[in-house]
Amino acid sequence: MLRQLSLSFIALWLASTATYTVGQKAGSFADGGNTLVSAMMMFMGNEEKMYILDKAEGNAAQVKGHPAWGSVWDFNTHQVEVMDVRTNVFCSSGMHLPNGSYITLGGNGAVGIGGNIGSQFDPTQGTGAWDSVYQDFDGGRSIRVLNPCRSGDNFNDPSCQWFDDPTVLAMQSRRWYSTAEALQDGSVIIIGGFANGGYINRNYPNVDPQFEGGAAVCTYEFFPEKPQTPQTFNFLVQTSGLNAYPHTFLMPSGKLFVQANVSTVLWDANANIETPLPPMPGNVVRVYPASGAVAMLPLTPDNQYNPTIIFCGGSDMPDYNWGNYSWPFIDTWDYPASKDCQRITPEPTDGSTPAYEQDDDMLEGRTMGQFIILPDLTLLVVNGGLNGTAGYSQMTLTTPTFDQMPFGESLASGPVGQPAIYNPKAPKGSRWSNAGFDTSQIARLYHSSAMLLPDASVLIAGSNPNIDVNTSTVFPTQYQAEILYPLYFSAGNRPAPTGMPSKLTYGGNPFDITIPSSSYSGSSNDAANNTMITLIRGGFTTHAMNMGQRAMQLRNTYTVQSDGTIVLHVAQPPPNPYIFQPGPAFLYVVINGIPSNGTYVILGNGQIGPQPTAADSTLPDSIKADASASGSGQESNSSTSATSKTVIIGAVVGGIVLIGLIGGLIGFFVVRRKRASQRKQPSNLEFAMNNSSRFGPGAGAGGADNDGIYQRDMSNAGYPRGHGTGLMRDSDSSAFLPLKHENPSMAWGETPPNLNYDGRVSTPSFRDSEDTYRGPYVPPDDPSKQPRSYSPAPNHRF
Ligand SMILES: *[C@@H]1O[C@H](CO)[C@@H](O)[C@H](O)[C@H]1NC(C)=O
Ligand SMILES: *[C@@H]1O[C@H](CO)[C@@H](O)[C@H](O)[C@H]1NC(C)=O
Ligand SMILES: *[C@@H]1O[C@H](CO)[C@@H](O)[C@H](O)[C@H]1NC(C)=O
Ligand SMILES: *[C@@H]1O[C@H](CO)[C@@H](O)[C@H](O)[C@H]1NC(C)=O
Ligand SMILES: *[C@@H]1O[C@H](CO)[C@@H](O)[C@H](O)[C@H]1NC(C)=O
Ligand SMILES: *[C@@H]1O[C@H](CO)[C@@H](O)[C@H](O)[C@H]1NC(C)=O
Ligand SMILES: *[C@@H]1O[C@H](CO)[C@@H](O)[C@H](O)[C@H]1NC(C)=O
Ligand SMILES: *[C@@H]1O[C@H](CO)[C@@H](O)[C@H](O)[C@H]1NC(C)=O
Ligand SMILES: [Cu+2]
Repeated sequence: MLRQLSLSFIALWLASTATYTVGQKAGSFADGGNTLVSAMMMFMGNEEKMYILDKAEGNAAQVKGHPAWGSVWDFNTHQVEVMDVRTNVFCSSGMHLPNGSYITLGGNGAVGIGGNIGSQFDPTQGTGAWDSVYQDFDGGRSIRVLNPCRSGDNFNDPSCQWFDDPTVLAMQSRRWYSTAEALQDGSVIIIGGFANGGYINRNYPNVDPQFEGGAAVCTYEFFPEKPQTPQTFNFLVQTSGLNAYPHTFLMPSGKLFVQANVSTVLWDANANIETPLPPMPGNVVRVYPASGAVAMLPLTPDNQYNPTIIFCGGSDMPDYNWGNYSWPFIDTWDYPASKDCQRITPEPTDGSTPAYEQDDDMLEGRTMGQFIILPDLTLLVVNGGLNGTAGYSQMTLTTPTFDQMPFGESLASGPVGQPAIYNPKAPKGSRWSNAGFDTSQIARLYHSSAMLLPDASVLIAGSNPNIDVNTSTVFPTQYQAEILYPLYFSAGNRPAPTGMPSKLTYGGNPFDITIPSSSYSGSSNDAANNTMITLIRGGFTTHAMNMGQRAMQLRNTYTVQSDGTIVLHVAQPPPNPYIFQPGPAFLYVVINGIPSNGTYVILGNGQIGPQPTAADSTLPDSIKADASASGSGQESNSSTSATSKTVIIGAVVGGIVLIGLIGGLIGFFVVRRKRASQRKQPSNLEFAMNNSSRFGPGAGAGGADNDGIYQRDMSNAGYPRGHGTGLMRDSDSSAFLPLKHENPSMAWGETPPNLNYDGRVSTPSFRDSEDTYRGPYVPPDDPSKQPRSYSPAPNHRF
């Protein structure tokens, strides 16, 4: 396996061996290693691999001759490998598929150094098509697919790598900061976003809330693509300005609960019919860039699996302060974030009218706080800041020059390093606690992420409120990951279940799990009575949200044996795929509040389509043992259990080594695999090579790189026009091979995306970064005079 990995692209930390302490002290943070790219987005692909994505930027770690913006972190070894991602995945959305693969959706145009527009400009999209330095392609319509692999797999195989080719597979519309939510059949709805972006999704004054001159995308579409053009979702027009990354949750009825700006709606997306719900009390904004912590509370037998959504923190800045695409109109870093929490049950089973209910305040205000649902069904909140908002900028309306910006490009201040726990079952007034938690010294502000790990610890990574890599500013580009050990790590023993399933169904036969007496302590009967089986889906983390995160307690009974063995009889999830959509999750057994390790499971039949259901499981009655039966596990505490481990981060085996010494301290070796012998034969999906670029200088015409940049002849009327300019790097043998499909009849980007999908020829606004509004784009007469950056305002440094 190592050999296979070594053949792959390997990044090596110059300090080739790093000794660090793998602490497992409850409440502590331990070193999680160096993620090589800044972890703006992450998802746990299986019980081994965390996939990490960054925006295209000047990371020192290289892959295939350009800075990397993808990597994969191994849970067992903390080793990190760079991965090639071709398009700019900057601020995309993401979701699992029923078979355990993941997609990421949209992103930004190609950028180069300093976040400037890529060297090849695409006038039709008003953004970069490709950049000759970072070698990223326009990711605006990308649908990237990853099939998670394990250490035993061949990571060279294209099926273990990102599939990222928008000329083959793309959304109908450009989307940046869109939301993805899984549906009951495993398909994915993709909602809203910016076309090219900005601080918030409006001009000021806001006279064109639906289109914003082509900058706003108030539509939705589906993966797999449906035979309809993206329809307008009026709620996004209503919430214009603060409608990026709308908080979206599938409800048991099939409707979607959606919250943005200060509005809330229940939405039947099939019929495109909206039912308004009450507005957010106190006008607290929870979506980006206010970025409250938002989650669906655990679905349990006690609440009849009826979802309640919780919103905590964010910002109640008045309307004007939010500014516009360019920047906020106040110095946000002085504006305290909200500590307010509200919860709402969108579809009350008693027929009452849904209403927001005031919940306990957080212990401090937070913007960019993030909820992680733990296996014990409490909610951890991590990351974020006391003041300000997400986003970054080099100025505000009131601070017109960058050298006056007190926190560099950050629009937030006061990082909150101490986690807190919200217990939804605790009585009101006592739901929050931070007792027992250490405080991290690493600021986790804009573009941070966090994800539950299989052992019930939490990986915390990222933070980069900077337009390009900056390791010397007050809130730098952060590569250091941490592992947070929740309080149940004080347990001397963890439940060690056997008989955990790898598949779950919607209803049907129950299954048995066996708990040996050695893996818990105290009375067996009490332990059995105090057991939960929980199914946790961590989702796709970005921007303080975990899209798709969901938790469910399965019903169970038990048989306690006299030797202390506990046999758990466990019901399948309820026969309603709307409650917990099909796909991957981790199954835990929690005894006396102590979770086992999670087992990777797939719920449903693994395919996109109607999910088979059966009658709800019928469970046998519980049977107790003699009261003397007890567990033989240690009760003791792990305060001394910190262990030390030497980890080799990366390894070099053969290949050509390029040495770069970065920052005088850390360097990365990059092994660039030469696979001349494997260089691709043209597949029938490729298009003719044509070196006569229609674009300006720096276009990296064929031959400029051994990886063989080549360009489609845009004048070739016979070739169906893809989105963007479709300039793709012929970088690897697999580059243009689409992934295998389970259902060959499924439309898989076979229809080329139509630029005028809604019959409206957009007039793209010209922006190259999320905080730089460029004004309407006017194509220059001479492409060679293509600007590489604009100065939209005096003293504005872009
Ligand atoms: C944003 O507001 C500023 C200040 O009023 C203005 O100069 C700028 O043109 C506005 N930009 C947009 C995109 O509305
Ligand atoms: C949020 O919605 C309110 C109410 O519709 C609207 O007045 C306000 O302008 C919106 N805020 C922003 C920043 O767009
Ligand atoms: C990093 O940010 C600081 C200010 O916070 C700035 O002075 C410096 O130029 C930036 N460095 C880079 C490489 O952008
Ligand atoms: C947050 O803002 C308040 C003013 O509203 C200010 O007193 C405080 O110092 C700020 N905190 C930080 C960390 O800048
Ligand atoms: C849980 O997983 C960790 C590795 O992540 C392993 O060291 C530990 O032994 C496992 N515990 C049990 C009870 O299986
Ligand atoms: C199970 O535990 C709960 C408290 O967690 C207690 O109220 C209940 O009586 C117990 N049931 C049995 C059968 O022991
Ligand atoms: C572990 O030790 C701490 C104090 O060091 C104590 O507060 C806690 O209750 C102990 N936990 C267990 C499970 O014994
Ligand atoms: C999972 O499904 C997707 C979409 O149908 C497909 O592209 C992908 O290859 C599948 N993954 C595996 C491992 O088969
Ligand atoms: Cu972002």
